[in-house]
Amino acid sequence: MIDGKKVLFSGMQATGNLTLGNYLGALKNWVTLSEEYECFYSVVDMHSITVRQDPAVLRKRARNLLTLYIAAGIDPKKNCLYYQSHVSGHAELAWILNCFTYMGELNRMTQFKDKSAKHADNINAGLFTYPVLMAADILLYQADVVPVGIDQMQHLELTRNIAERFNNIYGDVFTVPEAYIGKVGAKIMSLQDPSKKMSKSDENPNGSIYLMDDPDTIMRKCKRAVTDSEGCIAYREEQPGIRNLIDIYSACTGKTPQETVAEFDGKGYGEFKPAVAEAVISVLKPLQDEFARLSKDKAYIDGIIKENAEKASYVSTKTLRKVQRKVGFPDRVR
Ligand code: ATP
Ligand code: LTN
Repeated sequence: MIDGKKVLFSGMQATGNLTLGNYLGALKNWVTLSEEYECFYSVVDMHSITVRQDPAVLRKRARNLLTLYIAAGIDPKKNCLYYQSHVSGHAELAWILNCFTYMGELNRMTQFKDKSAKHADNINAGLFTYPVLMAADILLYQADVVPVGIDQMQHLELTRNIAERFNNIYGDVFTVPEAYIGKVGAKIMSLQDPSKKMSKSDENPNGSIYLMDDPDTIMRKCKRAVTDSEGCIAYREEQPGIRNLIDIYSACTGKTPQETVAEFDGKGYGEFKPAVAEAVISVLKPLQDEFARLSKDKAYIDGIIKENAEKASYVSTKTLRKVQRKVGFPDRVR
């Protein structure tokens, strides 16, 4: 608890152009939750280098991502928006937690398996221990709640196990966090292959709607979305493409999938697909405009970066010092 509010932590990687999946599965919920919780939203740039990055591009994308958090509607005066690499406690706690995590646990992580298949030429130790750094992110702030898409559930389960293991040995040091999965948009699938999640690192740009796509591009991508030959708008497993479009439309309009199905009852894909595109455009346009406005205000963004890194350092150092004492590191001499 901070100032009587429960604590929330989440983070996103600046490893590509953000997709509608990132927005509907994560960022949109972050905005809603920011009213209720004491929130720490990090740009997890240390996670990003588990895959080789161009330094200039990473730096630029990290700043864009932080700006996007604000453009989406998270108030940076009330919430802590910061770069993970600006707070050294993340790396320090991750090291300690590495010593409380088993190889067998990390071997089971499906994201590690997927990413090592994708980057077979660079299966580095950081990619393997990635979930431990994620656990450190969350536990440093004593987070109660962690909003993520379904794909991150396994990492969150591991975080809970590490926290419980540590608490069992040393007493109540860490808050054991709960996942928060949004009701709609928890898993947006690729428009080109509805069996795969929409992902910013997908090589086929037609599978993803990027947050910065212009209206014509969004319309074209939605019209080309892979569907089926059933011809009816129904929310069922057998029609994964249509089901995904229903999810997108519902998440963008605030309707339930059932309401969406009722609205398009008896209508064809030729009518539904452009309606999906329009719904997406009406969500993304204001976001894009605000992003463009904020990006021009360098001094303002710099101020946020500095202030919030200080706040994050202050809060995280409290946990870190406690943990260091518990494991037996000598006290600092003042
Ligand atoms: P990458 O392709 O680089 O692995 P990604 O698009 O999967 O990236 P992440 O940075 O791993 O995105 O995720 C940021 C947040 O967005 C996480 O909370 C994740 O659960 C959520 N998210 C990512 N993709 C989707 C999706 N298709 N649907 C819903 N939520 C998603
Ligand atoms: N692994 C996450 C990003 C991430 C995160 C976190 C999410 C890093 N640290 C802490 C929630 C809490 C991802 O790839 N989406």
